[in-house]
Amino acid sequence: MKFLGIKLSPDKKILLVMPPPFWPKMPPIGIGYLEAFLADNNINCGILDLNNIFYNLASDELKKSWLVSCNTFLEENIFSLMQKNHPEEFKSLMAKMLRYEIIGFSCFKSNMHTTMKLAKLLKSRNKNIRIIFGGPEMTREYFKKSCKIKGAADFTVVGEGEKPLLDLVQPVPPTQRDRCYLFNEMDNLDQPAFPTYKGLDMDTYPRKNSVSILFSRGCVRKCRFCSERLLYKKFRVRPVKSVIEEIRYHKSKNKTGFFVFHDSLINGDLKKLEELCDEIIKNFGSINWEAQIAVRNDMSLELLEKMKKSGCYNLFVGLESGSARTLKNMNKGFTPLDAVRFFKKLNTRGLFFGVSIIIGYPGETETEFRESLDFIIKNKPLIPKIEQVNPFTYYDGISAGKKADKNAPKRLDIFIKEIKSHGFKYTNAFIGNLIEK
Ligand code: B12
Ligand code: SF4
Repeated sequence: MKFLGIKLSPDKKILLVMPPPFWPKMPPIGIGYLEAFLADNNINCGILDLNNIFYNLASDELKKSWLVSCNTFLEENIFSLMQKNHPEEFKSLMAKMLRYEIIGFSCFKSNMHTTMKLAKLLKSRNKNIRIIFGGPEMTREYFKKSCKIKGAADFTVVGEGEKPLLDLVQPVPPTQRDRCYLFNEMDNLDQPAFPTYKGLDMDTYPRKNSVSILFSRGCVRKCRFCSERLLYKKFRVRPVKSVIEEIRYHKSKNKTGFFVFHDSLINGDLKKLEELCDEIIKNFGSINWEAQIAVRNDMSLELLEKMKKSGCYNLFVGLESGSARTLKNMNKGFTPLDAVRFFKKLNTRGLFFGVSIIIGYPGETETEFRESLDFIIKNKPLIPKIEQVNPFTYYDGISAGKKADKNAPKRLDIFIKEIKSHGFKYTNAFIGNLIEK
């Protein structure tokens, strides 16, 4: 059989790699999905989580800095640290990669420096090796139109990876294909098999009894500041049956006790969410699960009760502001009053949650900032936790203005002081964590 125009042996000649640094706590769900999808189409592929390997080899101090978001120093230096601190492991992992004919890298902003260096090194050792870049950083590159990756990869995949990757490994000469796949999505999520992380040792991940899981892809809203909605064109939900099968698999195979939904929002389709809760209750009684959720007026108390009963222990609410005008400018799709009603409902059903806040959204006036802060303070009895606070950051492709209000840093300080003095619960690591370090 020929893949990408090269003669391949039928077994394991494609390797999917997660370079460091990346969030290390659970197995990488993106390449997990791709591995499962290829296996379902009778294509064997390997999976190599370099991030996990070097995280586990790192000193305690380095491990801590791995968890810091937007850690530019680590991003730029991890490659040389790997070579310097662990030369034997580095050499043997390079040798392992060189046994494959196609290497697919999962690219995030955080691991792009390492990815580029690895790709160049692999090419310098074997000019016939085919390199594919996929992952969210390729979407960012696409919107930035900067083409920083030019020359380092043979193929790039922007957006969902399943269909393009399968296409790339069909026996058709590469000249007949595009070098770049753009948003080539599956029509629905009936097809993809769920990740089983066959080649990975689940016990080597810090959150040992937890697994990431997806119910849907995409989003039903169009918030102007959001770069996440650019990742997928269509909003799609998986069949509930398949999610239940996945939960059952991880419970029995890996003794998984915590399921972390990675959806942009768990409540994009309320009917399906209700069906999911019903089926969890029917099949398992309750599991521990957490998710991100959007403020919606049309969620019934009955549904919220089912969420609680099925084991929901934490929700992340994208509130972003308490000012009516700012929310409208952001196109959030709800008002502060809607948010209050929503919080009350979550509280009456015993659902724990935290809210995220953006400071200095383009055009945010001093009055609007104060309205937002006052809203938070006034509604303290309804808000169990401030989950994340960050100044507005521009991403190419979004439809908000480019610059945060010039007073954003000052307002961030005021906001933090106020939530501390009012005794809000919050996680220090998520305050200002999107500011480049
Ligand atoms: C859950 C989540 C988190 C969780 C868990 C992280 C994790 N393990 O993924 C937490 C809360 C920890 C987190 C933190 C952060 N996150 Co986050 N997070 C997400 C979220 C919502 C879901 C990730 C996910 O599971 N997706 C589902 C899987 C299936 O998708 P995927 O990995 O992208 O893979 C698909 C494609 O990309 C492609 N693909 C991937 N790899 C490859 C490889 C090849 C060869 C091919 C062909 C295709 C391909 O195919 C896959 C299947 O279709 C995404 C947004 C989103 N909706 O995806 C943001 C996202 C990944 N996060 C993002 C960011 C910026 C962060 C933070 C830096 C800051 C923050 N607070 O948001 C920190 C970083 C933490 C750290 N220390 O590294 C950005 C990354 C942008 C970028 N260009 O790198 C995203 C994309 C959101 C956004 N703004 O656009 N995050
Ligand atoms: S609801 Fe969340 S994911 Fe959807 S567009 Fe708004 S901010 Fe983005």
